[in-house]
Amino acid sequence: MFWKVLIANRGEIALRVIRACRELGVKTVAVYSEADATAPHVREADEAVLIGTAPSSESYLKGDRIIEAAKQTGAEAIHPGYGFLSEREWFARAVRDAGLVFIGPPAEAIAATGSKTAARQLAIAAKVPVVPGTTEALRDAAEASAVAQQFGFPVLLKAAAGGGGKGMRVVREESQLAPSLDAARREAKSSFGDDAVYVEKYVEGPRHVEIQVLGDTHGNMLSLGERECSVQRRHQKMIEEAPSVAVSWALRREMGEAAVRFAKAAGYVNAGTCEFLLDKDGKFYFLEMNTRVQVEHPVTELVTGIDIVQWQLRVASGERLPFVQSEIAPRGWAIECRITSEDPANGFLPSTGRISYLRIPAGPGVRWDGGIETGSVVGLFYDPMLAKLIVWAETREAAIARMHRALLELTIDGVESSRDFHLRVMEDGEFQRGEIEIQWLERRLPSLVGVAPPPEGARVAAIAAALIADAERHGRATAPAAATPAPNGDRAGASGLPGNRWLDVARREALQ
Ligand code: MV4
Repeated sequence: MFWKVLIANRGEIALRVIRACRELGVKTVAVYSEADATAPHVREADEAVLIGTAPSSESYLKGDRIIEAAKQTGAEAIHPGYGFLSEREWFARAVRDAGLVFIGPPAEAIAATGSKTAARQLAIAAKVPVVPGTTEALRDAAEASAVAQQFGFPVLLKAAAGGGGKGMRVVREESQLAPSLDAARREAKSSFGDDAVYVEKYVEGPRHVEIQVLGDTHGNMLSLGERECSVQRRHQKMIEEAPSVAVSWALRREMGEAAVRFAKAAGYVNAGTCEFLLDKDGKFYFLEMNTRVQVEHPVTELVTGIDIVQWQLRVASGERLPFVQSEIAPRGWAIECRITSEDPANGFLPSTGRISYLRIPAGPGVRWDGGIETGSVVGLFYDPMLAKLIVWAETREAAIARMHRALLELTIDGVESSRDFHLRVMEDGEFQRGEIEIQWLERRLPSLVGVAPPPEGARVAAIAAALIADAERHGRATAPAAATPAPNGDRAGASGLPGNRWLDVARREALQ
């Protein structure tokens, strides 16, 4: 095992990697920008190196400076986390050329999967199903038209260099083909510096299901099963779960084997994810491979018992995976909610400010992977994801109830957050029945964010809060405190008055 590892990231994932390192007895080096001088990941690491000013382009994306920091501190390896430099082929190569270990796939595997058309060719060669379409970039609108005739409308134009939905255009009729191709090309050019666009048949109303794979340097490649990631908005996932209600044991095996075949064909090592669309008939299609640890990895950890980040470090140091595929099966159910500093009631507008109060949920089956604390300043320089709240329970129903309970325990003051939105999703009948697909959230959003609190309850709570606040200002006790629970078994709260649960709720709210 390495003796010291540098973490080229910030926030919750930097803390997640530090935890894995500490459990393995590995020393840690954090890097940070001026904006993050007092951030938790800087304090938690054994050492920290300032690498630049607040903008990512001046700090967390400065690969050369980060490699320099690793050499200066004597770190042997670099963990890139997700985002930032994690999927940059040149960075993986530069780390290796500097005599350090990149904790991720070989640069060649990043290159092999980076182009969507090349990845489709790899998938086809590995007998992994892909959506019908081309495996080469389109020359012109006439060729696009011929392909569309062959597969039938609607079709989807995609940037070959793309990912995450940029440079994509749905085309429903012939007349839209040429203008959409122009638009897709322009967007692809400005986003990726490459205007290559290809075409696929458009799959309507599928789920987004992905397979976590883990490979070592000895030729072992395992599937850790699927994650259901359909609850997303504008290609930003909000909620993920494992397993998926739409995946049977037989399908899990089939998709897992397909993902492993693809990863092997790409020369993949370390943790990675194969993304699929799963249509209403249970047919699946490979989309792309993510060559990094993903935000949603914890749900897989909770249902498999396998610590993915620890194993990233272990396989990167040459260790052999001790698992066999037949032993890996999901147990129970895990759900993750991404807690962001966005205001769902306001079109998910990013919110900034200082976290003046933070109450972190706890209790059975609850995990908090966070990057914030009371006093943290949330700005606009980085991603709005503040933390991930993850729960595990025996069944999906119990996991939803547990997530709801945990969200009720969560308080974030000082910035708007997605907390209430997540509560509404957990209360939603369609979500509870697992009736979700990639368009579900966008369609359901109005009814999720538009719900007002029950008016009577809100009024009672407001009056109570005002009375209590007034009483406490004048130094009076609010109500007689209960020394012992009510003898009749009624739960008497802080008010001491059985049946006055609204008062207890209001009092808690007022105190907060
Ligand atoms: C598709 C598709 C429908 N049909 N391809 C979006 C991002 C990129 N990874 C691929 N994406 C899609 N490709 C075909 N042929 C629908 C999407 C898509 C999507 C996929 C996964 C998760 C969320 C999504 C949201 C909108 C569209």
